[in-house]
Amino acid sequence: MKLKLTIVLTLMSMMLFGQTRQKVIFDCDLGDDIDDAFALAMLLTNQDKLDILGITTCYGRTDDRAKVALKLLYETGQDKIPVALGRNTSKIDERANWYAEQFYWAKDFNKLKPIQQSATDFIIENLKKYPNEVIIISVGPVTNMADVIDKDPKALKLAKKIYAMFGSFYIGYNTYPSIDAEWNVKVDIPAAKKFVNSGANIVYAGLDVTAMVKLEKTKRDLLLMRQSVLTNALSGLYVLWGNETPTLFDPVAIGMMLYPELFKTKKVNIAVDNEGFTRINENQVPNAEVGVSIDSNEFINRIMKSFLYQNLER
Ligand SMILES: [Ca+2]
Repeated sequence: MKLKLTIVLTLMSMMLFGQTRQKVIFDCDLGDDIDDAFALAMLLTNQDKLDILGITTCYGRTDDRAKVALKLLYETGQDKIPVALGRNTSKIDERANWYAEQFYWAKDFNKLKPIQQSATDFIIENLKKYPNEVIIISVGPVTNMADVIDKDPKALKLAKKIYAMFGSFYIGYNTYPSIDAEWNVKVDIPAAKKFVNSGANIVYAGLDVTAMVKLEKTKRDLLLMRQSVLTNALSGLYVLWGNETPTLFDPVAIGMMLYPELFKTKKVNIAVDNEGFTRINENQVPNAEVGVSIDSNEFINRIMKSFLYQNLER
């Protein structure tokens, strides 16, 4: 009887303390738009539910992107989360060679370093180590995803799911009913084609559920006034970014994983065309699950709570 009770208690404590946290890998292009930083902050403030295996940087100056990630991790006391560099594409793509303003925030930061392993190898190793257990959050051009496919065509299918900020299925950037070539698709179209055709279990947070998710001034002021390490970092990066109202594209991909009740999705067949549009092929076997609606007010409420009700620090 006593032994049984011990087993039950052990199981309960395993459930409470970590064993059931969802493993995630965060693949991002921190530094260009501001939404990647908000997405990373969202992951960091939900670690009671999430086990962040690592952060991988993609597209362009992957080393400078990693510095932003590492400084944010250091300041919030999250040194144990590894950061791996994706292939640096700044030399082969002029658009990707831009030294983004947010990079100045971490320019001389050297207290933490990226791991030696490449993003590709890091992702493949973890997918093989934990088959059907890992969720990849992909919020940048899918260059690293394509590199994973090239190196091991079966690996990506070992992901439990991939939530990707990717595509424009029924509406475009200005929420008009006409699709756009979404940035993460159009800047690396060959990679986007490989990704869509990978056979992996992918949920798409396209412009349909992201373009309307705006962080208005009253909310930004709350973050500024909160004066915590995390919100100060976000506010600093926001100022460097230099625009007014952020659209929180990337956090929505995480929202689809954490708060599925706030979304409606549809299973469809999609293909990437040569201009970077994600076209829906009606009447073909679905190869994708795409978000089609979001309760964006409630989503913003939840993300604000996660930023305001935390005290992450060293
Ligand atoms: Ca991004």
